[in-house]
Amino acid sequence: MASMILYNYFRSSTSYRVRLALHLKNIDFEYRPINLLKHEQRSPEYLKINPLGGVPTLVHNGHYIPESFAIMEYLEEIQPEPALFPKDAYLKARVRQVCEVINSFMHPIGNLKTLQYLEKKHGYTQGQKEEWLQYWAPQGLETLESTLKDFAGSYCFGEQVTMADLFLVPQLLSCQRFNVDTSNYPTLVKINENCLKLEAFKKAHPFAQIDTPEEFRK
Ligand SMILES: N[C@@H](CCC(=O)N[C@@H](CS)C(=O)NCC(=O)O)C(=O)O
Repeated sequence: MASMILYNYFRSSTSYRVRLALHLKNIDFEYRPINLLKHEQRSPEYLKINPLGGVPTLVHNGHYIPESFAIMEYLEEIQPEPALFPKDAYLKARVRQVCEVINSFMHPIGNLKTLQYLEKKHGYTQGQKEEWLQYWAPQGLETLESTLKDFAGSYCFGEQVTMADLFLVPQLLSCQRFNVDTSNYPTLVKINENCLKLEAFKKAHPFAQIDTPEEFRK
């Protein structure tokens, strides 16, 4: 039996990040689906383990850990290999910078609760939600492109797969879902292509999970 449980959802980018870390580190885990469209993330039972009502949440040794970045840092501590940060302190800080642009700026503007608010409170249609993201997301993408062109090799930081790749690839997929054009960012496009060739990225992909609906399966 797996010693870890991951509460997550196939299409959630934050869940995808954590699945990537688990697969790259070869950690066995039990996949517990939380269906965001059925509002399972807001059930009183789930709110006890994740008070903000989001996925993912990791359970290990009887402890609950919400927040994808906190979970990934925890995994890095308990299973350091393969390392998801460079050893160099400066490069490590720049990896965290990339993660933060995605985690603190890009993810919240496209999060389900944000888009549901725009829809319910201001009557946004699907097209208007796309316009919203097409306005905000490029600001993050431009920042990532200008940052990573100085550091990239096959991956965000040279030839080592780092946390930055684990944040970037899921966020690019979210952008594409809302018809944000990601093709103008050559460094990001190349990194994405290279990552998607790796086995861990195939295993963690949203379209290959136990709760992936048939119409999304590749
Ligand atoms: N900062 C949190 C965000 C968690 C989060 O909000 N995840 C999204 C899915 S990508 C979610 O569960 N949304 C549910 C909602 O907005 O109701 C993390 O990194 O884990």
